[in-house]
Amino acid sequence: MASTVVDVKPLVILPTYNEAENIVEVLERIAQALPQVEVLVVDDGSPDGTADLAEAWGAEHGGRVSLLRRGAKAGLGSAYRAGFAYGLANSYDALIEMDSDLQHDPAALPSLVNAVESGADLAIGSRYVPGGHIPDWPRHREWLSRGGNRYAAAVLRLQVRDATAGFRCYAAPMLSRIPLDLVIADGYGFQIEMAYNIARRGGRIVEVPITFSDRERGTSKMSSRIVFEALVLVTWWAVRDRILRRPLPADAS
Ligand SMILES: Nc1nc2c(ncn2[C@@H]2O[C@H](COP(=O)(O)OP(=O)(O)OP(=O)(O)O)[C@@H](O)[C@H]2O)c(=O)[nH]1
Ligand SMILES: [Mg+2]
Repeated sequence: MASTVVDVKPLVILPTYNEAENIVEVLERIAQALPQVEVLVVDDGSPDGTADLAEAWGAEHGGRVSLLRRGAKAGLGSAYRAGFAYGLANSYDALIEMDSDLQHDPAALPSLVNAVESGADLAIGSRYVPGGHIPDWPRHREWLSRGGNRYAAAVLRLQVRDATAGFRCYAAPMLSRIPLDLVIADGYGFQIEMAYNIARRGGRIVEVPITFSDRERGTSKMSSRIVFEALVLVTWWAVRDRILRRPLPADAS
């Protein structure tokens, strides 16, 4: 594992919806992996009190946890867009996406941040590069995920093995160029859309191997609608950019 000494000022963004069973352990393990790191929890009014648990943990442990409390469940993509806007407005250099259900091992945080420190515009915690693993998935689920990734990479000409992965670190200068109000996808499609936006702007994308475990506590919020959304949007982006040849929208100002 790479050094935990980091030069950039990173922000870990945790979207939460009913993660009361996981959030405290997530925050503890983040603090072990990157002791001084600041965290933003974007909670969509979780009825199980996730936001209060996160806030109380932060108050007891040095006040490095901020809360963005939103009224109602608005989706993963929307939560990250709000988190990115907060991080950029508050001058963080590296913005990290991470699930709050322990499927993403916080111990991998230093390697993602170090990749950005070494010049990557986007570092993706990848299951599909050598050293990456998904120990708990049945074969059909892995095939679906690999197949979706191959399809997206082929039609979008994206040189990324795991574009749907949601454990990532963005360099702020590149993230700030993306017009987030034009980013529309919600789940897996959101991850592809962000990687595609960076690749189209000539950004350097690096994949760092990770182990992606199964969720042990709490329930999944993903659905077949999210998979369908990604499939339709990827196909549309390919048609829009390869056949209709619409120009790349201007960078955000
Ligand atoms: N703020 C917010 N967070 C969400 C929303 N939907 C999901 N999340 C969070 O996003 C993260 C990923 O959601 P999951 O449901 O675990 O999705 P997944 O890991 O792709 O799917 P599984 O492998 O089935 O768990 C978790 O931390 C969720 O709590 C939402 O609408 N709003
Ligand atoms: Mg999950």
